Order: sequence, then structure tokens, then C-alpha cells
Amino acid sequence: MKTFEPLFLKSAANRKGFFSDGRPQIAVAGKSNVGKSSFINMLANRKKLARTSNTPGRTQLLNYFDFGNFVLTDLPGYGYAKVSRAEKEKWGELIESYLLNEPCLARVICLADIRHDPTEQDLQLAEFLYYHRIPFNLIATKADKLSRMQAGLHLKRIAVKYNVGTDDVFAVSALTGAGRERALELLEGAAALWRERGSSESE
Ligand SMILES: Nc1nc2c(ncn2[C@@H]2O[C@H](COP(=O)(O)OP(=O)(O)O)[C@@H](O)[C@H]2O)c(=O)[nH]1
Ligand SMILES: [Mg+2]
Repeated sequence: MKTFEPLFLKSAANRKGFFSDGRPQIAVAGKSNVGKSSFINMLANRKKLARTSNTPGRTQLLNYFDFGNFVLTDLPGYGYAKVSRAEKEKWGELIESYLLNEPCLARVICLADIRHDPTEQDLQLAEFLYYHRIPFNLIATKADKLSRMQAGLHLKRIAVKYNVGTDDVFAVSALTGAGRERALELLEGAAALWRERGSSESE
């Protein structure tokens, strides 16, 4: 039984604020309101570790959380319509700068709302990661909003849109905790793999 308590580490508004302590980092990305904060709270088993809100677009920072074997980085949500173009560009640059420069980045978890088709920006992010050979996984959020059968169909549809195998995407629900164990295993596994690679590279 793990007794580790995830902790908030710090926020970063720009490159200078980036945090790195040698531990693998797992970044959570997705459009604003997709359920990133709720996902992180679910993983941590804490209601208010990451703030959740009904007002999307508020989190314009990177937030770092200490998960013991890895650091979880909550990336600012993209795609919020009500912000200026300049602001959108600033967010894009911040996310891009993090993804391309963080030496300990082990994996990106891309979140997609199970009810909807991925947006242009969702697919752009996946393409960006693929192009830069940054490993990523896809997780669908808010599984409780659909019946089991519908959820299965939507998962398949999302996999097709992202051009990944059906087994490469699974659903979670912050409300019921469905998919929590699988998500935690995925993150722990990504962190362990990164450590193994790191140690073999330095031999
Ligand atoms: N029913 C349901 N609602 C969710 C779930 N995850 C998030 N939400 C709701 O979706 C809204 C946005 O969630 P939040 O975690 O703040 O999204 P973020 O902007 O991506 O960090 C909030 O009203 C949450 O309560 C879920 O798994 N099930
Ligand atoms: Mg959030």
C-alpha cells in the first residue's frame, strides 16, 4: 500500500519559472474544461489538490505536483474561445517551450472529453508530440457522462480520429474513479521506463 501524499510544488508563468529536480515529469495536457484538474485530483485521491472550476481558461500557468516517483505537470488548458489572440499565442509558446525544453519530460498525457470529437487543436498537439518524438498517451475524461455502450463507441471514434489503436485509449471518470488504477499504472510505468532509459544512457 502506498501512503504517499501528492503535494503541490509550484506554479510557473514563464520559462524562468520551470521546475526540474531530476525526477521524470509527466505532463497532463488538454483543452480548457476537459477535466485536467479533476483528473489530477482523482489520481491524488484529493478533492482540492488541483483547482477545478466551471470557468474555463483561468489556469494560465504550469502547475507542478509532487507524486513521489514522478512530478506531474499540469499544462495550461488551450482552446478557450474568450481570450485574445495574443494571449492564446502566449499560452502556445509556454506549452511548446516546456515540451521542447524540459529535459526530464517522460510522457505527455493528452486528455479528450469522451463525448466529443477531438478539436483541431487536440489533433495539432498530438501531431506536434509525434513529430518531436515525445511519447504520449490518450485518456478520455468524463466517462460517467455516457452509458457503457456509448462510451465504448465514442472511445473507438476518438482512437480513429487520433489514428491510434483502440487499445491505446481508455476512459476515466473523476466522478466515479473509473480508470484511476489504470491511469496510475500508466504514469508509474512511464516514470519507471524513463528512469531505466536514463540510467542506461549514462552507462
Ligand atoms: N461528470 C463529470 N464531470 C467532470 C469530470 N471531470 C471534470 N468534470 C467537470 O468538468 C468541469 C471542468 O473540470 P476541470 O477539472 O476544472 O477542467 P480543466 O479546465 O481541464 O482543469 C468541472 O465542472 C468538473 O466538475 C468527470 O469525470 N465527470
Ligand atoms: Mg484546470
